[in-house]
Amino acid sequence: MRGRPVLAAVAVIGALALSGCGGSDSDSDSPAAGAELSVGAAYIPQPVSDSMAAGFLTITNKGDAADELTSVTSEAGDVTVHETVDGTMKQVERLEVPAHGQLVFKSGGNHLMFEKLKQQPKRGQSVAVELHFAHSDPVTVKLPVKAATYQPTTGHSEHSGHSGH
Ligand SMILES: [Cu+2]
Repeated sequence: MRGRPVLAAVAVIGALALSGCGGSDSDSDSPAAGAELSVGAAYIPQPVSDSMAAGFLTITNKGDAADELTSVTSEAGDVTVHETVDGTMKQVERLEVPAHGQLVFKSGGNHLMFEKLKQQPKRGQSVAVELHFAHSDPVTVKLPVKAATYQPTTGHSEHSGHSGH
């Protein structure tokens, strides 16, 4: 009689461990996996198109665990995440925010792609987006619309793992 409850408990634990791998449940009570995210250097260069724009920002992770940007949403229009490889941009499903590191969106590299904008973003306005992560809570960021030639002055040139253009 003693063996059976133990076996049942093992089975339950196994099921919990398996379901923990799904990762789609953004509202679970488990603590964030150690990622500590903040967002800076956010902007949108004044777009020439009235329905499309690119957006840039830097996500800094001061925590001990990596996280992943899984999607970006905005009431202003459709947003997708693009990376640029050999001068060609392509949509990506997710991008890693490394532990004690940064995920940098910058001209010529990763960018947010706005499409089907309801109205053309103008200088002085800002566009709010919501960043969704695999582990951390969503973060809402306002991207101010800057001049088309605007360059942030936040040491972007030193981002790691992506040298040479
Ligand atoms: Cu793009």
